Order: sequence, then C-alpha cells, then structure tokens
Amino acid sequence: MGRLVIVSNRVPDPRERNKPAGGLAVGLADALRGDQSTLWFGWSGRQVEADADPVPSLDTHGTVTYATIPLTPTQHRGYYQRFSNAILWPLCHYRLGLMDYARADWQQYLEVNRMFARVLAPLLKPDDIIWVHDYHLFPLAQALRELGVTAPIGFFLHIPFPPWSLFRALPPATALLDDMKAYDLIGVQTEEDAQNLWECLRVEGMTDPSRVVACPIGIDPVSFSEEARDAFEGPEVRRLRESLHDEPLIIGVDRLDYSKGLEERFHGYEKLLIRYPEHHRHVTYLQVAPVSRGEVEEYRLLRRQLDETIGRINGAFAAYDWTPIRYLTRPIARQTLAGFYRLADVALVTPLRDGMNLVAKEYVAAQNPDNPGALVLSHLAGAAPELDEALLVNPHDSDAIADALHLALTMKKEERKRRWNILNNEIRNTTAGSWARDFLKALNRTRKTSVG
Ligand code: ADQ
Repeated sequence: MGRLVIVSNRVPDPRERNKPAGGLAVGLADALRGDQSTLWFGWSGRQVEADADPVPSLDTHGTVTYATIPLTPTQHRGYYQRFSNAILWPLCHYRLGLMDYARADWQQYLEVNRMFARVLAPLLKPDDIIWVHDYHLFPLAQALRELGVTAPIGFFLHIPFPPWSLFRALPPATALLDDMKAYDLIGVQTEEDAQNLWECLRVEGMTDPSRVVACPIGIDPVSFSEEARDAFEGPEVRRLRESLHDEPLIIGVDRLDYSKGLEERFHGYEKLLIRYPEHHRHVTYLQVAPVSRGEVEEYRLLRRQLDETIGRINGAFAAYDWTPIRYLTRPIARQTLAGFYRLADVALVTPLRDGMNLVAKEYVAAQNPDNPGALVLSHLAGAAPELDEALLVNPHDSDAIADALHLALTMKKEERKRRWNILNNEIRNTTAGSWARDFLKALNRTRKTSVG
C-alpha cells in the first residue's frame, strides 16, 4: 500500500496527543497506531495575516508527518466560523432555524478549499491514497482534481447528513453536491446518513450507490479500558469517590454544543428530582462540558443559558450538604475522564443529533465487568443502532429521560451485566482500527476498479 494522506480541517498538535477534546482527533489518533507511513495535512490552529498561499510546516513523529498551515483571520471567519460552523453544522444536525447563510461565507469556504488543494498538491506522491475528513472540506477532492491529482480520494463525514428535503434549503446545495462527486468513496456514520446522502447525490446525477458507504467509527476499547482501570486507582478518581460518600453518580461528557441536547438533558434530570424525590440528597450528576467554538454567537448564547438553567436547578433542589449538579467547562485529561466513567453508575448521553458519539462507546469500554454501570442513550445518536441494549430515550422528552434515569439508578446488577455484555461485544467488534482499515480497503478497491 502507498502512503496514506489524511486531510482534516484541524491537525492535532502531536505534543498534545493525550488531550484532544473532539471526536475526529480521538478516532483518527486511535486508528493511526500502526506502521503505515502517513502525511496528515490541515490547519495548524494559528491565524496569520498574509497575501500569498502559506508554506506548510512539517513535523515528523514516528511514521506520521504533520504538515500544517495557518489561516488568515478573514479565511478563519468565513470558512471556519461561518460557513462550516454557523451554516453546515446546524444544517447537518437538522437545525435549519439556526442556519445563518451569507453568500460571502460560501465564497470564502470554496476559496480556502482551493488554497488547501494548491498547498497540498505539491506534497503528494504518485502512489498516495488520500483520505479527507469532515464537512469543512466537502469541495476538496474537486479542487485537487482540477489541479490534475489522479490518486484515489476518499471522504469521511463525521456528522449526520440530512435528507434532500432539508439539505436543499442550503443555497449552494447543488454546487456542493456536484463537487462531492469527485470523491471515489464517501463514508458516513449510519445507514440513515448513507441513504440521505445517496438521495442527494442521485439528484445531482451520481449513478453508482456503492460509492456511499455506512462505516461507523469506533474507539480503541482495549486501551481505553486499561486507561480506565489505571485511572480508577489514581488521586482524581479517589477524590471524586470520597466526595460522593458511596452515593450514586451520573456522568455526562460533551463538547459544549447545542447538538448535544444539554439544556433538554438538564430538564430531564430536573424531572427526575421532581417525580422521584427518593433520589434527593443521594444522586449527583457530574456534567463535563468543555467550551467549544466560543467565537460563534450561538455557542455563547448556549453557554449563558446553561449557566442559568443549572443555577436555577441547583438553587431549587440543593441542600446545604448536597449539590444536585456539578458542572465543569474546562477540559479534563482523557485518562482521568476514563476513570470517572468507570466510577459513574450511569452515563447520560442524549444528543438531539450526533454523527456517532464516542462518549457512549468510551463509557461502555471503561466499565468494571463485575459491576458495570448503565448507559442512557439518545435514539437520535449515530451510536444508537449499534448500542440498542442501552436505555434508549427520545432526548426531547424530559419525562422519558427521568424515567430512564430512575430505571438506571435502580437496575439490578444482573440486568446491568446482561446489557453491558452485549454493548461491550458491539464496541469490540467495530473499533477505530477496523473503521479505518475497512474504509481504506474499500477506497483501495476503487483504485483497482478504475485502473482495471
Ligand atoms: P464530537 O462532536 O466532538 O465528534 P464525540 O464523538 O462524543 O463528539 O467525541 C468527543 C471526544 O472528545 C470523546 O472522545 C471525549 O472523550 C472527548 N472529550 C470530550 N470532553 C472532553 C474533556 N472535557 N476532556 C477531554 N476529552 C474530552 C464528532 C461528531 C461525533 C462523532 C465524532 C467522531 O460530532 O458525532 O462521533 O466526531 O466521528
């Protein structure tokens, strides 16, 4: 196999490998633990004023060379903050009302994709296989093709893809889909996403449905479970455990994002306290929600709203020796997080829409097989079809969340074990490694087909 070239908007800093608070970085880092020679290209995270195309900085760690470029503040705003995160992100999460379109942002998005292609093309070698990630880079393959790149180019979408009836509300919907036809293979998280995307591409004249595949991302369950066991003995978990005095813990871990259904989830927890008062002064809900995209208006509003909701619930229900919700907005080391998952009796994962949701899988991996916790999971998360032995809820229904939490908190050990065994088998079958291998194998096949 030739060299693998990964392209993503953001390239994680190789020196900060143990704390990526985002699903794409986590999934790819787990998938890359092999001996495959790899070039990983994308934005460095820095902003610099410039008139010409940037020169990439190269940094090699083991078999992976990281090639990163800065963006100008104008590019960052139009391409990243606006078109990617204030237009495509809400649209793909079925939140048309939050989509805030302006044509100038679309133009900036296209321009940055073309600039990525111009800087990347000279770094490519004849035998490379190229794998582009996520919604920031939908037009990249077309831009590379226009520069004469003939290597196989695959794309993986980490977030959901909506049906044509919704997607067509995007003014440049057809132009975007037309560019996507330049990919040899497009992977999405679920069958539902695959059907939706195929429906859209067919409208644009694509004829071969086998070029869109559902390829759900996973985690590295063996190493995550080891991390959880180690962290469980560490000082952070000990302090958290001591603070709970043998009372139950519910945990939630999400980037602070409206797609994660945090506001609705807090209402569900509030309903638990109203309808099942036996949990008062016993249960603690720890929500970890590192701030994300703080420069986008909608995210600042969400943060204020959550501060208010949590303050209100704690004010109404707390006792002088009990706080119902503990809320942290700073990132926590992944290993510590793994230990917290293992300690928690229940994980509450209720996105309104989510491409996959790796937290659900991490929680399962982190459990103690002799006394596993229970997972309450939104049926609108991409992980739900695989993890259907979780307690599935509709995240818009606060009463359903309250009932599921009560059931989880009172569930007998035998039933928890039965469900966990099935969930654990699932996450061990589809891992980050098998996800990458399966996708790349299918992409390689497209090379053979086009050559032969
Ligand atoms: P995200 O929206 O970022 O990912 P998710 O899949 O849950 O969502 O991944 C988040 C990752 O960040 C998890 O591995 C989690 O452990 C980590 N993380 C979260 N909070 C953290 C904290 N405080 N400190 C450290 N680490 C933290 C996007 C899509 C998802 C899709 C993934 C992968 O939105 O639907 O599952 O990509 O494809």
